Amino acid sequence: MVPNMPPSQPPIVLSFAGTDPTGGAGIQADLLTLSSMGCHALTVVTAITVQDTAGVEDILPIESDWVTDQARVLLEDMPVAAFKIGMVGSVENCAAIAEVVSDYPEIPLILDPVLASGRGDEMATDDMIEALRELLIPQTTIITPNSLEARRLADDGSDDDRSLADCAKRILEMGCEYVLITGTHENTPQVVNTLYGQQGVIRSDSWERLPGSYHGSGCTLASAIAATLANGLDIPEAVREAQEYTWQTLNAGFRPGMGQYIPDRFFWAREVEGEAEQHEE
Ligand code: PXL
Repeated sequence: MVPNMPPSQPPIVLSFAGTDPTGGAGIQADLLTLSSMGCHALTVVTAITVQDTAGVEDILPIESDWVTDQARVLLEDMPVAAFKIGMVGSVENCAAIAEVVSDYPEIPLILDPVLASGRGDEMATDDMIEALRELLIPQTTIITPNSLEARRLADDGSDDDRSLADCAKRILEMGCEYVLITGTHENTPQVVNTLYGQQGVIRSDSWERLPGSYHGSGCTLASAIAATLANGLDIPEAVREAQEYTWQTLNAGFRPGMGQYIPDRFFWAREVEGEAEQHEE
């Protein structure tokens, strides 16, 4: 190493999200995913939830001034390679986050539009969806809705039966650069995730459908994209790698309680029996 070179450090990703005390979704999912993928996570809390692996019982949004202040002091102290936004918690928080990120237009922004949990708990009101459309989507590099969220974001009351390609087109028209629509909730033998850009479909990847119901898969995928972008990959490669990683976390998922499975973001740290001995030889 060159003597005067600064020590290398992990790229820094700033996540705005709600806390999930189960460790399955939210800010905890982001922290685990970003760490597992070699990034350092900065975490700005937007809301506190009360939940277990079976469902969300309550949500307390953090006051928006506190969201702004948490982010501003971090951004003045450290260089950030990517923003990741999950649950915003309130219209005021959506506006506060939009104002902060608008001062950093060169930093890629990954938006996971958290409208409902994987189990169907509502996590956004209609005015929060409108605020996402107007304030955050226009500043977004890549948005990662599941198919249900894509239909809700694209819905203008005119056509209930929109194709996913049409939903993607409408979301792109709101001003983001890329839309990745995930297909877990579609009735297809494999899970098909499709990345759209202004030119149309950029890539479409099919994955073996796993049998469990997972809590935090969307947060994991969006954070994994933030990590691969922060690590310097271009968008199509970043999206491919992030899906590969996420599928592995789901494949290694575990069921710690009586509800959903949780993805194992550190699947690689849990050695399969026999593997350890092989390594020792
Ligand atoms: O999976 C979406 C999600 C995001 N953020 C928080 C959550 C959930 C789902 O329950 O609790 C805080």
